[in-house]
Formats: sequence, structure tokens, C-alpha cells
Amino acid sequence: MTAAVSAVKAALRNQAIETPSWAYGNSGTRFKVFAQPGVPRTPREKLDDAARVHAHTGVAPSVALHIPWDRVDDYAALARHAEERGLRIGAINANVFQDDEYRLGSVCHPDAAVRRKALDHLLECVDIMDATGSGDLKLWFADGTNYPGQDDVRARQDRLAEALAAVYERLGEGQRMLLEYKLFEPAFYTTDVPDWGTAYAHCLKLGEKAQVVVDTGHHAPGTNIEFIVAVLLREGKLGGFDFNSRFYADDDLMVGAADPFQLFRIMYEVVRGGGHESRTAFMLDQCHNIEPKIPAIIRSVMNVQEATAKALLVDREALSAAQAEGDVLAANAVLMDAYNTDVRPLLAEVREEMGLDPDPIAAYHRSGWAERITEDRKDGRQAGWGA
Ligand code: PSV
Ligand code: MN
Ligand code: MN
Repeated sequence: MTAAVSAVKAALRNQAIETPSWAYGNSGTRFKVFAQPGVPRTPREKLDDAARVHAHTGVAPSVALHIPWDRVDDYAALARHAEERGLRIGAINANVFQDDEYRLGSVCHPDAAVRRKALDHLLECVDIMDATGSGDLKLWFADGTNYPGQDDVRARQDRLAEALAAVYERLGEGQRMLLEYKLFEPAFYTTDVPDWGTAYAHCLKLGEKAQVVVDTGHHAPGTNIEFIVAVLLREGKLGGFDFNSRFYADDDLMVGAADPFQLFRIMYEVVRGGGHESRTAFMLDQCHNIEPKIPAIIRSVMNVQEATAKALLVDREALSAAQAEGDVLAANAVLMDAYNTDVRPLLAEVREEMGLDPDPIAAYHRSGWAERITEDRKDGRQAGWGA
């Protein structure tokens, strides 16, 4: 094995892909949620399922929580439950979009009492980080307006900045605030954090513990996401990803399903910028509405691994030489050679070296877990959107 291949394998072994607790629960569109047999009823059961994903892939050691969807009385006990299964609690996602009071927004709401309620929730999420050992607070705001003139756009930015500063102050040693942007939805005219520029401007003012999250589904069609990734990494402001696929808007389909070439281009910029060796968080943010959830999450983890492997295989020396010579076709060919490499045998080897089955999905199907949870979880209310 050449030194280069062993370095690629080491990077693949060390990659950590975070799975979202909500992907294990029932989800759907605004038209229908199709319940599936065996779906978890509690945050603990979501962790039990996440442990199966980690057991078969070896690279999914943390689980993001969404509060209040994953509200429990004792968060330290929940973290212990994770630990006993070889997992840890990942990003705490604050949810300030589901209560009736948030009709006109949360931290940007015109009424100070609603803003206070939202801020209290964000601060509670930092308490939960303390209790679970989580290092990341993930903030996505559904705030915005539907009609021109509805509210003062600049005043809303001031309110946002005020809330973010209060949360930032509360962060402890080693804790980060990850600010997510989204082009539109649920607001249709203005969104208060619509793009990476707005998120970056707020994070820059706050300080080094504040970084931007790139959710791959949150851009206008045709946006060059890898360029955003390159710029944010260069500025030390790429906190992480919410990975998923989109064909139209925020589709939340499996990452790498719609456009594996885009995922490769993103991962190449991550590798190029050293993001795979830094604290950049590789999180999934997906919903599995019609497909079985655990195998879909395993497939998603594998898709990220495949794109990463291809990005790591790019011959950087040959690429730099072609770029320096202005040889457009040769430079493009270096990237395409890596993209067109079948990395599945390499990843199968990596898994075998980790003591895993080379085919995680087949191993999951053989494990009997799906049959077991279908039987064990017949009673009670399944977890799903809003629960
Ligand atoms: C919003 O569309 C979002 O991407 C945010 O990350 C939320 O936390 C998540 O979806 C909820 O599914
Ligand atoms: Mn997201
Ligand atoms: Mn989204």
C-alpha cells in the first residue's frame, strides 16, 4: 500500500458523520406523514437506532438532538444512554418555530415578550449542552416576513444581533454557536438569515465561537455551494454542514442522491481547505418520508464517505501543475479522474480493517434489528414531527 493510499484510508477511518435524531422518527410533507413500523417512541430509542447505524458504518458516533422534540427530564442520563451505546450527543438544535407565539418570528419578533421567550429557549439549549457534553448549538430561525412592509427589515436584524450576542455570551469553553441560513420558507418575502453573507456578518461580529452552517438544501437552484464552502473555510468560519439532497427546494432527501457530483465538489473544497482535519461538523439533516429510515441513514453515511474518498483521491500535485500551466483540460481531467474512480472497493477494505462488514446495508438487514423493533415498539406513540 502506498503512503498516499494509507493516508486516504486513515482519513476515511477518522471521519465522523453526525446523524439527526429526527431522521429516525416519522416525517412527511404538509400533505401526509406515513407512519412506519418500528419507529422510535422516545429519544432513547432514537439513540438505540443511531447506535445501529454506527455499529455498521463505524463513522457515525454522534447524534444531533432537536429541542423540544427530544425533551427529557434528565439530559445527563440521556447522554449516558448514548455513551453506553458507543455514541455521544452532537449538536443541540434549538427549535423556536413551533409555538403559536412565533407567528411573526422568534428572536426577530416585534414583541419583546416573544423575543424573550425565544431567547430563554436558546439559553436553555446551552444548559442542555452543558448537561450532555455537546459542543455545538445549532441555530436556525424560521423568522421572516410574507409581505413587503410587514415589518422593518433593519430593526429585525438589530433584534437578531441582540439575541445572538446574549447567547454568545453564555457559551462556555469549547462550545460553539453554528448559525444556519435558508433562502426562504416558511417566510416567503424576507427571511432574516437568508444566505451565507448574512450569517457570516453576524458570526464575524460575534467572535470566533460563532460559525456558519451550510445546509445543502437551503440555496437557490444553481448556487455554487462549493464556492461558499471554500470562502467560509478560508475565513475560518465554516462550522459545519447539514447534508441532504434537493431537486427543487428544501427537499431533505438523502445526501448524494440527487447530485453526487456536487457532493464531490463540496468535499473536494473541504479537503482542499483542511476542513476534514478541523472541527467542521459533518451532520445529516434529512427526512425519510417513504423509505425505511435506518437503511436510508446508513446509505447517506456511505454516500458522504464515497464523496470524501473521491475528494481525497484527487492528485493535488498534478492538479496544481495543470493549473499553474493554465492547462484547463488537464486540470479538469484530474478532478474528473478522481470523481470517476469506483471507491467502493477501497471503502470495503477500510471497513474490513475496522472489523466491520464491508457491506453495511446487507449487515443491517441480516442483524434482525428491523424485525426486533417492529415487534418491540408496537405500543405507544411514535416520535415524529413536533414530538
Ligand atoms: C430548516 O429547514 C432545517 O434545515 C433546520 O436545520 C432545522 O433545524 C431542520 O431543518 C429541521 O428538520
Ligand atoms: Mn438544516
Ligand atoms: Mn432545511
